Amino acid sequence: MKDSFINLSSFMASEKTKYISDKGDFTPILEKIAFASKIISRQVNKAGLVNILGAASTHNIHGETQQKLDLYSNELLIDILKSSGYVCAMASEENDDAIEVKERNGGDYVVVFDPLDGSSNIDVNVSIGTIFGIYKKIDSGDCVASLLQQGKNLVCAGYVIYGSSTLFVYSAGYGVNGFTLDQSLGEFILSHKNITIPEYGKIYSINESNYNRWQQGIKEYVNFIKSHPERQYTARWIGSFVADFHRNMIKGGVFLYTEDSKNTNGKLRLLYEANPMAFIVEQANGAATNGKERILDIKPTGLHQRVPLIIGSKYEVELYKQYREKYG
Ligand code: P6P
Repeated sequence: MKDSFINLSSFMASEKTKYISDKGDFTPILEKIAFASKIISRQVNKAGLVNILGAASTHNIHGETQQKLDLYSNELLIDILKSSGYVCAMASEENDDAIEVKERNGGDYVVVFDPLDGSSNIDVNVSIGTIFGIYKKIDSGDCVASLLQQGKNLVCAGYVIYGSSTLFVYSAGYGVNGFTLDQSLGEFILSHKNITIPEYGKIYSINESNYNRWQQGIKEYVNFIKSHPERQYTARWIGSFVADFHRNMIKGGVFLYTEDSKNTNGKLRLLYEANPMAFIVEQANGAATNGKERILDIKPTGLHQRVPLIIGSKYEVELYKQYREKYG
């Protein structure tokens, strides 16, 4: 069948035969997340027209002003996943504590997500996104504890980017595939088959306003990249992780949110930002590190812990580790 006629549901149905024996069937969870993303996409596309734009009067655990669309997306995902019967606990960027599902004695999976990453860009029409990861519940049955597994235990991870089109990208451990929302059909159609990130890129994404707070090795790395002997790199910083990450996935390059003297663990969160994207990038032949170790090997100690994140093409990520280690 031509790719233009393969929708997300049929793709997942055929792919799950590869893993169902050891991972079980989590496709209903993916279907639910895809459904929620269609609704979020609709709201994002009309955010300027309804009273959903702008900041709500609340803040999340990180002290960040919660945009109304943040709250809407968060509550939508929680409600839809709660009613799925497959999920027994969730962790969201927007909720201080874990969400345990008591209804229908939960299910065999736990889900971590950032419902609307980059939401400070909503009011200025910059692409934003949803990031998610799915784990099997630990056999001991403690659902909330199952949220703190290492990223390498993920059975599935993905993101949705609400940009010039709405794109659903995910991996169940057998490569990375992207599906574009055909608004007229209300279907995600296979559009990016077997995404593989180039071995090296010509793009580096870092907020250079933090330069003066960086450790010396980070400064030397960025300066080397800017004057690379073999190729001219260009700087791109959208300020929306999903958008910067996706562009680098397609074109090659590296995204960095490192530690600095003010943010000693960087800014991005391990559970629902770094881990899902690290799972995806490794499936696409890329790499992700905190500067010292593989992101997916880090044992989480808290739902909202931050981690330095260097992620993208193998060449730029591995090179960073050499510079970062120079100064301990
Ligand atoms: P800065 C958005 O708030 C976010 O968490 C990521 O999406 C984005 O990459 C980063 O923060 C931008 O941070 O410090 O440049 O505003």
